[in-house]
This record gives sequence, C-alpha cells and structure tokens, in this order.
Amino acid sequence: MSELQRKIEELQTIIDEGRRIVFFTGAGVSTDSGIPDFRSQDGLYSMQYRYPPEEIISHHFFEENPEEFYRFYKDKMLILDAEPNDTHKLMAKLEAKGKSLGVVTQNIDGLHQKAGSKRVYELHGSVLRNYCTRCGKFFDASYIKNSSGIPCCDKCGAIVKPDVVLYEEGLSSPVINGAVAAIQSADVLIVLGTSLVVYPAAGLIRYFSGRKLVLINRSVTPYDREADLLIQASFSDVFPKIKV
Ligand code: CNA
Repeated sequence: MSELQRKIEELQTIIDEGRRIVFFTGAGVSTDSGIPDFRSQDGLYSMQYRYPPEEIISHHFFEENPEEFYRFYKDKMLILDAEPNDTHKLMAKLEAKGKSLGVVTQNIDGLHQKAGSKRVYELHGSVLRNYCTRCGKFFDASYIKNSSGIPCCDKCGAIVKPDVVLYEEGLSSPVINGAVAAIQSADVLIVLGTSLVVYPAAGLIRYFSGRKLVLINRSVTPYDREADLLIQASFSDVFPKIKV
C-alpha cells in the first residue's frame, strides 16, 4: 500500500469516528471548479498585471482606483458560472448527515452554499452580495458583472462595493465569533486548500483543541508540523476515495 493510500484510509477512519467535524477551507478547494487561487503556480499571483493583485484588492486601491479594481475583479474573481466540485459536496453531505458542524471558509465564491452546506462562516465575505456605499441598496453579482466600468447604484448613483473583505479591512465580529465557537467545539478540524498565510483567518485554527487536526494541501504550509494527519496531495486524488 502506498503512503498516500495509507493516509487516505486514516482520513476515512477519522471521518467515520468524527462527531463534530469542522472544515476550514481556502481558495484551493475551488480550483477544481475553475476558479484560480492566489498562490498556486497558475494562481493569480503568478500572472502579470499592471499592479500586484494583493494591491488591487486592497481598501486603498478600491478607493483610489475603482476602475482598475473592477477591471481585475470582474475578470478574475467574479466567476459566476462555476459549479461546486466533489470536495464541496462531500463537506455538505457530512453536515446533512449530522457529522459536521459546518465550514469556516476564506473563500468568497459561494460554492459551499451552492453545494448544500448550511452553516458557512464566510471570513472574507462573498462576491454574491454587493451594497451601495451611500444608500446601502443590495445588488447581486450579475449586476456587477454586467455593469460597464464601475458599478453604480441605480437609486442614488454612488459606487457599489462587494461585500468582500479587502486587504486593510477588518473581519466581521459576528462571523469570527461564530467561526471560533465552531472550531472550539469541533472534535476534528480538517484544514484544506489554504496556504495558511493570510491573517487573522489562518490564526483561527489555533482555537482548535479537539482530537484530530487534519491538513490536506498540495503544497507546504506553516502549520504542517502541527497536523495529526498531513496529506500533501491534490483533492482529486483523495476525496473520490472517501465514502460518506
Ligand atoms: P492561496 O494562498 O491561494 O492557497 C491555496 C492553496 O490551495 C495553495 O497552498 C495550493 O497549493 C492549494 N491547492 C490549490 N488547488 C488545490 C487542489 N486541487 N488540491 C489540493 N491543494 C490545492 O489561498 P488561501 O485561501 O490560503 O488565501 C486566502 C485568500 C484567497 C482569501 O482572502 C480568499 O478570499 C482568496 N481567494 C478566494 C478565492 C475563492 O473564493 N475561490 C479565489 C482566489 C482567492
């Protein structure tokens, strides 16, 4: 039996025995759905833009250069025809079976909910919600995608902003509190598809004090040594073999 096979069997046992599993996810779980992550070789950070992506999706850039912000955002981050993949679906299935307390995610694509997950703590917000910066009117993602240039409110004319936490912005306290409570009551924490370098999100896994910390990612992370089970592989080589 290969090392990977042995680890997949161990993951199966941990999932079978888990009673309050929490998943902590990052952009890597959506790459199989066609949404690029940030730090993979074919991720957004390795593509060439006029400004570095981490600058474009920062608060000051949004304020000072909304046209360029929206050019990048609509093209690279607003992928509205993406469908959940098997990894999203497995997490939703485990919640429906009463084995998972839900998902804490850094993702902003809404695919966990589309797969059927009900308890999703969106640390960085969602591209599916957008609000007028003056009157607060709600707009869906297609309004943003279909607008030419900078999307403006059809009621008051002010600029519309995605409900996404940009660099330099704080996270929502109710969302953090919910995520921390879920992680604290978990007996198993499965961390997947994240490079674990974006704070404060990555620091939330420190609240876990349950039985098993599982880390699944195809590249190294700063938390690898702390995992009870570390699987360094692509999800498509792991999750199709897990039965729920
Ligand atoms: P990241 O830093 O890009 O890390 C993703 C990790 O996933 C990398 O370490 C990859 O090696 C790994 N990975 C990618 N694909 C696979 C795969 N198929 N199998 C196994 N491992 C894989 O992304 P993080 O989430 O850690 O960074 C946090 C940022 C990224 C958050 O602020 C997000 O909002 C932001 N982001 C979100 C999305 C999305 O919502 N889908 C897309 C791009 C960026």
